[in-house]
Amino acid sequence: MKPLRIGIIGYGFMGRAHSNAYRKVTNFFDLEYHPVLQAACARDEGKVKAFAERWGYASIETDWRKLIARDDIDVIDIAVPNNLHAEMAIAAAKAGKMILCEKPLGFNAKDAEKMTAAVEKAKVANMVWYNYRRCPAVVLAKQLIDEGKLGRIFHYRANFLQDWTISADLPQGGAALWRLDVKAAGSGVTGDLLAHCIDTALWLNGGIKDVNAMTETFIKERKHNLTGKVEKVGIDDACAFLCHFNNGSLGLFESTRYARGHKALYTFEVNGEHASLKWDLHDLHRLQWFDHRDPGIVRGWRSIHVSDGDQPYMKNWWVPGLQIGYEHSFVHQVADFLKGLETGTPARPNFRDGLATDYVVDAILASAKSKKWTKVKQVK
Ligand code: SOE
Repeated sequence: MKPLRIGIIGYGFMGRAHSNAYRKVTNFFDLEYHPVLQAACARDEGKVKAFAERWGYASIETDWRKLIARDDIDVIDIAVPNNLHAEMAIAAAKAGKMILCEKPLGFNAKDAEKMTAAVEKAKVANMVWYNYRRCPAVVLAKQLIDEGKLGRIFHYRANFLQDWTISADLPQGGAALWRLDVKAAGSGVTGDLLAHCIDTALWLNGGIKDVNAMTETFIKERKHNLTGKVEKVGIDDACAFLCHFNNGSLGLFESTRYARGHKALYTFEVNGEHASLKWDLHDLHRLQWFDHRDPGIVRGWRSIHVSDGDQPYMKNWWVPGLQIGYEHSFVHQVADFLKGLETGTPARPNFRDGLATDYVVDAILASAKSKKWTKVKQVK
């Protein structure tokens, strides 16, 4: 096996999810390349040391520029807040490193354009961590759509609902709460949650032509963890948008962190001429399927338990009938990235795909501001 030496920047929720994937992937997938946990990097020396020891990284750095300059690192994994993605990715590309970047790709589409140009100029392998594309049931949905089983598609509907920011006492900013700070995140639920829905939608149903959006910020001021002062909240707490896809179908999307009772309810539904399908992250190993061509007396919604060896990724795991979960979507993403290096057909979503999502995010935010239908810039 060929070693691929990983240098990860960030040790938060995503740092853990990615590290877990690197550790597990070669236990379950037959691959030519195998990840070596070479270095973890973050500003807080004590914390990054503890993280490195826990997850098995061989060394630490406290300055990301030093990490990128090291010649014993092949891949830079960017698992830090959105405002840092561009600078790190561009420097890593210039240093000839492969890059795996957390979503959304850029702080905004302008940054994502620069990042995409940098990796394409340097010809380095690149991918964005849109992990939900790698849930077996979502891949099965893609397979059914691509086989034409739904026929012409009329509707695409998606939600991503959470409830963790309802309290007005929750501060913004700093390590755990940077997602609430517009200067670190760029936007609220649009870039954080709807970006997932958009990535899946672009993959399953093709490009989005235009959008009409509304956003709301329910809590207008919060204490900032870094300044200690009460500051204006700049992120969108909730967002809903309508869109036209390039294939003529209509899209309806909603996301909020104020849907009491919902923790991470990502759902999507696609309605076609012959069949419909739906998926729910809370039940992620299942795909709901309705086929109008079934004989009338047994026609109805089928709940497919995606756990059999002939279903996406499942032969790599346990015996048929035993399900997998959230963490495995990251393992699949690493497996596909490594397979891409082996076969010469790079895994997606790459930075250009991430840019396509960022164009939609930017159009949504612009439409919410102008209260007008807004065209989405298309990737070439
Ligand atoms: C936000 O709470 C969050 O952690 C997102 O940042 C992730 O991308 C999403 O998968 C789960 O929710």
